[in-house]
Amino acid sequence: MTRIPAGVYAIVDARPEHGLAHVESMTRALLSGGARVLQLRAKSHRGRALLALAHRVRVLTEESGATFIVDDRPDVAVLCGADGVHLGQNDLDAVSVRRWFPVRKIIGVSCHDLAQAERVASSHAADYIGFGPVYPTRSKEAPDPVVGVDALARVCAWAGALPLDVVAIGGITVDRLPEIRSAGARGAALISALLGASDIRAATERALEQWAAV
Ligand code: TZP
Ligand code: MG
Repeated sequence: MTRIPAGVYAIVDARPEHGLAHVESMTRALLSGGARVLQLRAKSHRGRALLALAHRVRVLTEESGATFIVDDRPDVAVLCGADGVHLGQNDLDAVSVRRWFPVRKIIGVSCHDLAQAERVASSHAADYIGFGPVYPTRSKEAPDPVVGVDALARVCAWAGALPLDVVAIGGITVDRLPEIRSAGARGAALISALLGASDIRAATERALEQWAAV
């Protein structure tokens, strides 16, 4: 098992209209604010456009020593030299990816309830689960039902005995970070709390402070 670094897990959510320069400036701001884990989520970029973004983010994360995860696409993760991939319930399954993935690369899987988390755990193929949405979110189309902090705490307690980390996701604001950490999550994945801020770097700094404050 390779552990995802603890704390703030920043997601660069590249919108269809976002080109390389915009993705680069969001990435720089998150990294200069101190993000140690960064995921590239670019649902509407495909093929060579996606790989170009991923290569750029890989260079920037490498420079700052941050862990880089690519959403959805293990092939792109390998091609750009990322540290891992994040898979949804409808993406390639973690067992298949693990068979083919370079050793020690990280595999994360989105889970929306305990049953899904148990299936991931029994596959022994993933390093962490992304659990949520913990709160209502507007960053995902057709999000799964909100799970809440109590369910998050139960999943964290259950996963504590396993080689499986839990990263909370969905509607997490900077002010909610202490609650997420107290629930036992290893990390908290944020989109709008960071990218929706007028100063992304300052929001990231504040997020790291809030995480450390517990
Ligand atoms: N998966 C579950 S909720 C979510 C994803 C990708 C979106 C999280 O975004 P935000 O803005 O932090 O709620
Ligand atoms: Mg996915």
